Amino acid sequence: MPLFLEDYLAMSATRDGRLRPVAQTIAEMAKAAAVVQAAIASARIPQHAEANPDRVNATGDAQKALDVFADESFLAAAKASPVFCYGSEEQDAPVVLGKGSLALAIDPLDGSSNIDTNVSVGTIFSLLPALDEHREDPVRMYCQPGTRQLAAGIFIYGPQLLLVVTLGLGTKTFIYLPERAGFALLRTSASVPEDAAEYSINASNRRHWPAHVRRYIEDAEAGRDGPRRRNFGMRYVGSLVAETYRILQRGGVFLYPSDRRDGYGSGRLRQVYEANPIAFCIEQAGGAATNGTTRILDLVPETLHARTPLVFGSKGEVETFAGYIGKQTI
Ligand code: P6P
Repeated sequence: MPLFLEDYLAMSATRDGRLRPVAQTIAEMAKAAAVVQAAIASARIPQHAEANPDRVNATGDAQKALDVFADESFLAAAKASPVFCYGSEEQDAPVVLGKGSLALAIDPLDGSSNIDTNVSVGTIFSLLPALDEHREDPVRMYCQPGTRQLAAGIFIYGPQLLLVVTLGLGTKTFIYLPERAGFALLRTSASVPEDAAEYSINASNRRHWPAHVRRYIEDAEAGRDGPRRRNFGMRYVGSLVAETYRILQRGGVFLYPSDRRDGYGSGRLRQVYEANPIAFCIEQAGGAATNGTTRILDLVPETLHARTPLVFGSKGEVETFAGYIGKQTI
């Protein structure tokens, strides 16, 4: 008899009462995820429809009908949970729900541009404590370092509906069983291999990269003929949840560095509802996540929609990459 998500959540809340609101919220979100998966699988919403052709979300991405549907589904889950405010990529400002002890940060449907090609997409979420001193200014709730997260996870909508989740007690993977209408434990403790045999980066951006990134990738491409003395594979899906799950399964390193386009500063990916939750799950599975040099979870976001460079995966490889920063580049 597999362990089901609700049992795992109940056991965690019994062991640590502070996790009770977290457990309730994840249980509600799991129901929403099953609804979103069904909408994607049945194409019940015109997947190619733009919710509003002129609408881009808070971070500049074109908003599709499924983005809006997913956002509405998880907002409804938040309203049924002890969540004080709901900070979403699809909403300019946090939605104040007025009760509860949690601040939920979420990318309701990350990678939605891939849906047209039937590539796995997902929901990325982070649960933070709702700080009393910020109840009048809820956006400040999201300016906490990632180390303050109480829980984080990703729902992956693909050949399987999966939930990768951490409550700070390791990273676990659950699989949705339609016949049981619930999530069953698939992997009790994900563990990222220390060394990477694959790297993942959008190589079309090569001309924009800083020298140390080019040097790191060129050395990996040189394989056993180069300074790394071993061959690497390269994988790039263009869907952050798919990259994350692959790395949890078999190791590797994912890189989305800052580059000339952002003045070698902010990077592209979102700090609060992408990098932080992924970093929490990866660290709890023995991996590492940095902005290239600094641990992601130690960084303090400046706002809900802040961006950050992101390098995560096998700890040894993340450390090797950091060693390239500052190396003399010829
Ligand atoms: P690029 C999807 O839009 C996303 O936010 C992540 O899921 C993905 O890793 C990244 O953008 C891909 O970005 O610039 O390579 O298309």
